[in-house]
Amino acid sequence: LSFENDLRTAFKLQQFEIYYQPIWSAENKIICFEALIRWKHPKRGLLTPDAFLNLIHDLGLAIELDYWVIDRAIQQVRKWKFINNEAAKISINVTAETIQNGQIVDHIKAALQREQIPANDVTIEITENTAMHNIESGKNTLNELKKMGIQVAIDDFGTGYSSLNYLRAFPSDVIKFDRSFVSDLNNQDINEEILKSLIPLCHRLNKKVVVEGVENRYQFDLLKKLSINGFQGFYLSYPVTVKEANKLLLMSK
Ligand code: G
Ligand code: G
Ligand code: MN
Ligand code: NA
Repeated sequence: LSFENDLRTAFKLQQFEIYYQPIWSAENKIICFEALIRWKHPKRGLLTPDAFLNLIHDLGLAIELDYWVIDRAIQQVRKWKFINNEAAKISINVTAETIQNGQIVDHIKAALQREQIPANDVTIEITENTAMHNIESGKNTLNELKKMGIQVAIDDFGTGYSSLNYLRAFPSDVIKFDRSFVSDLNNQDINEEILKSLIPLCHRLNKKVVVEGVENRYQFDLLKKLSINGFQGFYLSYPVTVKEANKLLLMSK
C-alpha cells in the first residue's frame, strides 16, 4: 500500500525520468532514440517499467504518464536539434488506453507546435498485443496520427498469435521485431530463416524494419546482412540519461 501511495505522489515529486536508448543504422549512425520511462524511487532506487506499469494502470494513471512522456520527449528533440539535427528523432511507447482515448492526437499536435518539431520526427510505438485488442478504435487513432505525419511502429512484432494479420489490417510505418528473434539466433537457425522471409515482406509493404535486443557482435554482424533499417540493443547501447545521450549524439555526427 505504501508503494501505491509512493506512485500516486511520484508525479508531484518529479521522480520520473526518461532514459533514451538509441536506434542505429547499419553504418553505426544514430537514427532515433526510444524514450523509456524510469522511476527514481526514494528507497528502492531506479525502477524499470515492469516494476510499476501494472500499478500505474490500476491507479488510472496510464494516460497521464504517457502524456507526460510525450511532452518531455518532444521537448528533448528540440534541444537535440542543436547537437545533431539528423539524429534528433524520438520513438515513444504508448499504452492501449492512450490509443483508445482519442485525445492523443490533439495532445501530440500541441506538443509539436509548442516545440516547433515536425511530426515526421516522432514515432509512436504500440505493442502488437495492444494493436490486437484495439483493432477498431486503434485504427482510427493511428490513421489520424499517420495523416499528421507521425510514424507508427508495431512493437514486439512476432509475439502475437496472428502477427501477419497486423501487417495487413493495421496502419504502420515501422515493424519492430521482438527481441526473441534475435536472442535465439545463435542456436536456432529457424529465427534467421523467419527474419530472412519476413523482412523483404515488410519492405514490399513499404514498412521499415527495426530489430531489438541485439546483445553481441555475432548477432549484429549476422543481422547487418538482412536489409534492416534500425538496430537496437545492449551491444550497441543501453538506455541512457539525457547527458549520456547528448554525448552519443555528438559522437554519431
Ligand atoms: O525500459 P524497459 O525495457 O524496462 O521497458 C519495459 C517495457 O515498458 C517495454 O515493453 C516498454 O515498451 C514499456 N515502456 C517503457 N517506457 C514506457 C513509457 O514511457 N510508456 C509506456 N506506456 N510504456 C513504456
Ligand atoms: O518492448 P520494448 O521494446 O519497448 O522494450 C524496451 C525494453 O527493452 C527496455 O526496457 C530496454 O531496457 C530493453 N532492452 C533494450 N535493449 C535490450 C537488449 O539488448 N536486451 C534485452 N534483454 N533487453 C533490452
Ligand atoms: Mn518499444
Ligand atoms: Na519490444
